[in-house]
Amino acid sequence: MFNREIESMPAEKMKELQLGRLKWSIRHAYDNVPLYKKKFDAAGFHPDQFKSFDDMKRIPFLTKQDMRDNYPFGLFAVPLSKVVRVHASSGTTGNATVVGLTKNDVNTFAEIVARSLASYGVSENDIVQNAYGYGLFTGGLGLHYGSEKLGALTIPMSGGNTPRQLMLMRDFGTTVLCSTPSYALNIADYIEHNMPGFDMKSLKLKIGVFGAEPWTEEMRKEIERRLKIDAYDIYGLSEVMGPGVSAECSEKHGLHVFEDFFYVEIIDPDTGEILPEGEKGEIVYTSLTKEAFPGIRYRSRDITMLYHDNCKCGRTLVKMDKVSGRSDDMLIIRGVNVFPSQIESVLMGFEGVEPHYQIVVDRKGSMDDIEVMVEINEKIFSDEIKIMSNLSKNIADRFRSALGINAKITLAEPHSIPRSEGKAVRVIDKRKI
Ligand code: DLL
Repeated sequence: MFNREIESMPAEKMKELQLGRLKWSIRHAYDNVPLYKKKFDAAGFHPDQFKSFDDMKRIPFLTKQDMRDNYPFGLFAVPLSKVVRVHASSGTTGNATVVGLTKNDVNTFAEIVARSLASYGVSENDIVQNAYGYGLFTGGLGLHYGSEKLGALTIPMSGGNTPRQLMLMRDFGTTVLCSTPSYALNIADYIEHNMPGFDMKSLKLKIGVFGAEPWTEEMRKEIERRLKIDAYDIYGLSEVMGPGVSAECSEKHGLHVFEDFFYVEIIDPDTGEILPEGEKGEIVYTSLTKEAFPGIRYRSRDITMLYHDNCKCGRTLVKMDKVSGRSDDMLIIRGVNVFPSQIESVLMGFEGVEPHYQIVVDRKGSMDDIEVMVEINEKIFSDEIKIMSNLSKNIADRFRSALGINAKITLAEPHSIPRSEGKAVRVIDKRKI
C-alpha cells in the first residue's frame, strides 16, 4: 500500500476524519463561492448546522449545469493567483466544464494516483508508458504525476501513434501501460494485423491501467488474453479530481474509494434520496480537502453501488462497483432501459465477434429503433453467408432474451468500425441530432 495508515484505517476512525474534513469543506465552499452560498441559503441550510453525516441530506446538489453556468472560473474558491493548473472537459454539449487545482490539490491528485498504481502492484521498479492524452483531459497529467510520485520511470507518450507506442514498449522495456481500454484493444488489433507472428511475451508488459470509459469483465478478459497482461480498472472524473478517485486492488473485484479525500453517497437519480449500501444508484461526491474547486454533493450521473467486503488486500476503504454507465448514457428503447455496457456483455459472449461495436439509435415515427453494428473476425467474414446470417440471428435472439430489446444486428467487416485513441464513441444517437 502506498499509504498504509490511511488505506487500512479502521472504518470508525475514517468516519471521524471525514466528518472533520466535511465541516471544513462545506464551510470553505459556502464562504468563498457565491453559488454555494446562494444554494445553501435558498435551502435554509447553514454550515454551522452541519453536525453529523445525517445532515448531508439537507445540502443541495451541485450539477454539471451549475458548472457550465459558471464557466470558466465562477466556482473557484481561491484567488487565481493560488490556482496552478486547470483541466477542462471538451464541452461538445455546451460550455466546457473547467476545474482548477492549487499546489496542495496537485499533490492530492498525485497521491491518489500513486496509491492506485501501487494497488495494482506497480512500484518504483516499473516503467510506465502513459498513453492517456496529455492536455486539458485529466488522464495524461493525472497518471503522469502519480506515477512519478510513486517513483516509477514515467514515459509521457500520450495517446495515438500505435507503431511508436510499440517501438517504445520494446526499446524502453515498458512494464505498465496506461490507456483507455478501447485503445488497449486497438493496440492488440494493430499487433495482430500488422505484425504476424509477434510474440507478446517478447515485451516486458505485465500490467494495464485502464479507465476513463466503462468496460466490462468480458472486455477485461479479452485484453488480458490478447496483451498477456493483468488489466486493472482506474476510475475518476475531472469534476472531482481525475483518475484515481477509486481504484481496483489485487482482487479485481470492486474499486476502493479514497475516502479520506472524497465523501461518497449513492442516491436515487429520480428522487435524490440517499440509498443504503448495496443498492445501485447515482454516485454523488463531496470533496474533503480540495481548495481551488470544492465539489459539494456533485451529481456524477455515474451508476454504481457502494459496499464493504473485508477485502483480502487489507484495505478498509469502501468499494464501489465497476461503473456500468452514466444515467445520461442509458438508452431507453421502446421503454426498455439499456446501457451500452450490457450490449457489450452480450456481444462478447459470441465467438468470432470482435470487441469493436457501435450502437445507432434512431426514431422512426414515434418508435425508437436500435441498430448494433459489430465487427466480426476474418474467419467468420470469409465463411459462408449462412454462418454469418446465423450469427446475426443468434445475437438478435440473445438481445431479445437477455435485455428485452429488438435490435437490428449488422455484422461489419473486419477493421471497419472506427478505432479510438482516447474514449471510444459507442453510441450514435440520431434522435438527438
Ligand atoms: O475520464 C478521468 C480518468 C482518466 C479516469 C483516466 C480514468 C483514467 P472525465 O473525462 O471527466 O475524466 O470523464 C469522467 O468518465 O464520470 C465516468 O462516466 C467515466 N469513467 C471514468 N473512468 C471510468 C471507469 C476521466 N474506470 C467520466 N469505468 C466518469 C467507467 C469511467 N467509467
